[in-house]
Amino acid sequence: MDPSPLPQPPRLNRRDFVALASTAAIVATVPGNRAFAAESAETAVSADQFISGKDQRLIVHSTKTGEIETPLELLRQHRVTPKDLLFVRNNQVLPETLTVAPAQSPDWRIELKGLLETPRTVTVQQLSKLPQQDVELVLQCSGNSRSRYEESLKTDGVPWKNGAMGNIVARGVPLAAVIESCGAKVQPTARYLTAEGKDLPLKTGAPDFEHSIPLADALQKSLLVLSLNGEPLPKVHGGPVRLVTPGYYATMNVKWVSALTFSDQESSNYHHVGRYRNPRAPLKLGAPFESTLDNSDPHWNMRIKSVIFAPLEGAKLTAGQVEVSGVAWNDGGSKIVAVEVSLDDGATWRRAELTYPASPYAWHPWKVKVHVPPGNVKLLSRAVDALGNSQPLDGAIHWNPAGYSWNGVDAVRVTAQG
Ligand SMILES: Nc1nc2c(c(=O)[nH]1)N[C@H]1C(S)=C(S)[C@@H](COP(=O)(O)O)O[C@H]1N2
Ligand SMILES: [Mo]
Repeated sequence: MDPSPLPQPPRLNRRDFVALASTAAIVATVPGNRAFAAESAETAVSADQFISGKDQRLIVHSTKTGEIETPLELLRQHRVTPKDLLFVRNNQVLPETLTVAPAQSPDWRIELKGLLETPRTVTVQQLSKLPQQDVELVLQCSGNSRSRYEESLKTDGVPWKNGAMGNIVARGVPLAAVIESCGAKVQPTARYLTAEGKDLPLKTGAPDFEHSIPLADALQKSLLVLSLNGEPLPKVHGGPVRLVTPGYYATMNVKWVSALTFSDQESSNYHHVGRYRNPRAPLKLGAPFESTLDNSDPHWNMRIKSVIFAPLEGAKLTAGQVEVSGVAWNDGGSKIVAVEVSLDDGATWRRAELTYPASPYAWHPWKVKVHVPPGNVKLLSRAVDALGNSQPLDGAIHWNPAGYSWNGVDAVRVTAQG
């Protein structure tokens, strides 16, 4: 778990951290501050004012429920993304959770129901006594990099750049072990697991956020997570307990889990059927799309992707040898066999040196030295896995009105002085 850093500029020193932390603490104790934060939205409110303990340099896209992104210059400084830098995406908010402080809730209950021989309830205290597992994994919103679609056609949703993701260490109890320990026998007809959190919709009566995942995957991979990067799970990231399925989009990792339902069908919930799905057949740019269970796929396994961490967009360089570096990942289901970089719009590619992390679900760091000529240069990167999956040169082939699941080649424009 030692965050052996990617080779990057120095991070905040301790004094800065202490200063930041105390600012956040003061802000959080000002009465009525929350209401102020919610009203003034994007412009006035910094991340640490909105969510206590977050770094004030994070990008605040929206304070309606919480959409906060990590700039790449901060994200690239750590192999394991610290809690104060990790992005946040709330569709709904559980009161009192806009903080990185841990939840002290040993009595928190999760109901196990549906196709079980007998329904059961497990508490956080019971979970904390079971053997825990660590998994290093990429936590990525399925809207990450949405702004890249704008090069072809704008989409709905906040314009995330590449920072609606982080690389974290999730520690928790495998779902299969939870089921076994409480003696809940799953009936053979069960095929899906639907997770629901304690948070409620902004408007009363609106559909509550929940998601279904295939039970076979859940039994193999999902954890009921109690800790993040070796510390108790911060409230804002779902503390005290969150369902995490490595290799899946973060969207499916339901925070503040309160119920797990075993069923023979996917949930018909609006957030699971009407949102967070990708069209199965390509759409024409600008075409409307209403997702149903039949015409679309849910945001389960992450598409293969790479992101350039250095140089950053707009960098001014000296022409000549330049090291290009970044990270790559996929759903962990097949080995990433190459990451390649192009300086000629994809006509030719140079292979980067790839480092394999212990966990197949974690960021795979890569780097390569290339010769950058004087002038304006566009650097591209793409990852390829053992099944031949890669990133399309034209990411807009996956265009959809909600701007989900971008995985086009990454592109960074730099200027080199001769
Ligand atoms: N209960 C609950 N879980 C949730 C959400 C939510 O609104 N409520 N948002 C989801 C979405 S869309 C994302 S991308 C991730 C964000 O995780 P983070 O805020 O811990 O970074 O949480 C997911 N889990
Ligand atoms: Mo998301």
